[in-house]
Amino acid sequence: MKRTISRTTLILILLFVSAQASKLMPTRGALPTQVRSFRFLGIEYEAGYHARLDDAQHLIRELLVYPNWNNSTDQYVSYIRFLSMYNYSEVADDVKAFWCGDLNFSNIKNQIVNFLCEASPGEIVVFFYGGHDFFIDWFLIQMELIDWFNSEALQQAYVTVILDTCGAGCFINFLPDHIVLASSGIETTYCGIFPFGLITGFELADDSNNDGWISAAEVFSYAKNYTEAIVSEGGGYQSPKSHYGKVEGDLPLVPRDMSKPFPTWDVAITRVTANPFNVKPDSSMTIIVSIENQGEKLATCKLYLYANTSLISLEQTTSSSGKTVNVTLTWFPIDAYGLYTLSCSVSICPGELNISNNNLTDGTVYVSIPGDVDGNGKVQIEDIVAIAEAYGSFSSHPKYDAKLDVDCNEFIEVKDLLTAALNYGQHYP
Ligand SMILES: [Ca+2]
Ligand SMILES: [Ca+2]
Ligand SMILES: [Ca+2]
Ligand SMILES: [Ca+2]
Repeated sequence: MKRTISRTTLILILLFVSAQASKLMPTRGALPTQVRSFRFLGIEYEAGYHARLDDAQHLIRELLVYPNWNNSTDQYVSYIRFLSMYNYSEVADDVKAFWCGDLNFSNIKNQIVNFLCEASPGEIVVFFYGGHDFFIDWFLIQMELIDWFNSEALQQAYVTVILDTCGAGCFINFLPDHIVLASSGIETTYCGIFPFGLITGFELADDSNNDGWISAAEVFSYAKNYTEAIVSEGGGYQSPKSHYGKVEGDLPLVPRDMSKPFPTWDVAITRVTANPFNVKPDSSMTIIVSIENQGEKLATCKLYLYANTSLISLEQTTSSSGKTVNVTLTWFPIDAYGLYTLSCSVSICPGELNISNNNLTDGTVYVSIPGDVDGNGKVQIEDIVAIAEAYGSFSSHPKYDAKLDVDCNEFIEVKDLLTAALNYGQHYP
């Protein structure tokens, strides 16, 4: 006998299925919101004379104490890996999960290029190398290590490079934008002491700016004193060196007070002002970009200005919390006749979550003959009529239109008409 499903049954089945499906669909509220991400790559090598080092493992063990590194909350996500002269079976059990292969050139290159350089803009990145200098010297000669660290990908992240090797301080000159914490200047390093100073410092360093977090500069200060004291007790000399790159060392690495959220960085572009609206192709255009620091930290950013899709200016800018900085940029639109939309973007700060306000498209400019207010490349009667119709208006007046204000004095008057009249009949070459 043929069985049929009634219409009512079918509707009930469909309702049931859709109810089940909706349970499987994550709701918006249940999804983790934006998270701050942290990335660590450690490399441990022999210390010379075949002494073995496992400082990457010790560092990882320490980092895992903290919520921003141990993936215990949905506020943070971390990615941790290390390469070691120890093979998998020799590595300590509690950090085995982070071991990512034997120590050889291709593995190192792969982990730096395909793991470390995958850091997203604003990500907090820590690279550690501990061991014999011969190894790192080899990379330095190749210049590859330097190239990788200065690649565009890592320029957008916030990187602390920790080096525990003889002559580590030499690297400072090659990594201008990054934070470099070097175990020594050009002298021989007593391997392992500086990393131990950092590990101790994560727990004991002074939170000198009282933000609840221990920054790269704060932990370095502790580790430097620690290293100098221990080495001089043994009759030796070793003085760690630092370079604080684009955030002046104030890069929070671990919380001192576990309940304190990561400090807020938030920069916003609030205005793009072009003056004058009409510019001759052979003269310069001044563009003022307002950047407001809505976070609680000093922010140093790169500011990119585009006319349509072409990058026309790049500046570095620094603003303190709560302040607005007006950056003046100059564009020489040689032979660039036409109508342009100006847009700006500002680079992402450490752990910055509110990035929608880091871009702003604001303002159209005409590169044309003064008086060509409709931007069609010719000064015609239509241009003069348009100015005349707004005659007498001022910036808050309903008839005012900045395009018609040829000299940009926020008042449409006889000078605007006169300029257009004098250029009457002129057109693009
Ligand atoms: Ca601090
Ligand atoms: Ca922002
Ligand atoms: Ca025109
Ligand atoms: Ca005017």
